[in-house]
Amino acid sequence: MRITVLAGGIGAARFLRGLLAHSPDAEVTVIGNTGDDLTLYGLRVSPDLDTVMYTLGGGNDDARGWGRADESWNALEEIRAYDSVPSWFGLGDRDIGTHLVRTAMLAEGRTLSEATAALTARWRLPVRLIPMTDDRVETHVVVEDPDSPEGRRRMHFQEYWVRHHASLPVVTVDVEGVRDAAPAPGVLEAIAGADLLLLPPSNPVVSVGPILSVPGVREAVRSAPAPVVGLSPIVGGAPVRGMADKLLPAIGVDTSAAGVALHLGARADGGLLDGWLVDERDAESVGRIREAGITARAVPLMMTDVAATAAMAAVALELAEEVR
Ligand code: GDP
Ligand code: FO1
Ligand code: CA
Repeated sequence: MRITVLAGGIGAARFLRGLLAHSPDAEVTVIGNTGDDLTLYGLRVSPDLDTVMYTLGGGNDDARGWGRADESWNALEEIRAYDSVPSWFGLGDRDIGTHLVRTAMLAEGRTLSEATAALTARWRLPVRLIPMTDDRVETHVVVEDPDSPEGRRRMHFQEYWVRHHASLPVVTVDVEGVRDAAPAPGVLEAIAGADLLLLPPSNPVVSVGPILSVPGVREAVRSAPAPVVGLSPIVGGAPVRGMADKLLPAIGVDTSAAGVALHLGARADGGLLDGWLVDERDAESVGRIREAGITARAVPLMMTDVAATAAMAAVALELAEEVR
């Protein structure tokens, strides 16, 4: 079975581990979010691609969720000692090796797809990981700032999240450059050619949102022959981790499992979803989601370990057969 997954970072990577435990023979293509990408000290960093790569390759720091296992921080310590450039983003020494290879390849005129293929070759991934686009796209947030003349300030999403811990009031989220971006090679084909499309429990605003904003992608999902099944990243009215509750209101979406489902919409109604899984705690919202034309079911959705996550994947596959 060919399964295509639209993926953010930690939530997607954990889900993929469970999916592969349940379906080791599936041919999985992962379309990775590159809206989180940023340039630091001249290095091009792709946090979500790397989180998926390290997690599925066995090189991730699972306690932190991101970055390399057995990491050291000497380069960052040296950078901090100079006290001349910002140093709020945690780049470890091993991780920097990845960014050096990516940046060197891009500087030679290779695409992000080519760089990603080269990086993932080392990790012998059990999936094909491709970026959503080879064009430079960066998610920015506009926050309220009484000290600036306009009353607001624009910054990279990573600065908002990692530097300011999502503490600033968000006015809007903007995926800069996405209107002029094109899907990377293989993206539309992976959507149109899949037997199943999965939306893992990823951030709807800054992970799934940017992927769907790449021109052509939303339409490809909408018109794909395969069923589209998603798993809610919101459990009991809150994100399991992260800042989705700070970003969903900025795009006018209720922070709830049903809110995200209705935001994505029913395919029968011009939206994206055939099926949606919510956590047991949100069982009361199943009726409302079904009324909107999306087949829904309430099951345990906490990715506490690989077995629990594999069970989530199993139900997602079952739901896909039900809506097929
Ligand atoms: P990020 O790029 O590292 O933020 O990762 P993703 O966008 O792929 O996933 C982040 C989302 O995963 C957050 O909104 C979390 O609420 C959600 N998430 C994390 N762990 C779990 C879990 O165990 N169960 C569910 N249902 N969602 C989770
Ligand atoms: N997340 C953090 O919260 N703090 C960090 O310092 C940080 C560094 C980092 C470095 C490389 C990488 O691949 C990921 C990293 N992340 C870090 C995770 C990530 O950028 C974000 O937490 C997620 O993208 C949020 O969506
Ligand atoms: Ca991310």
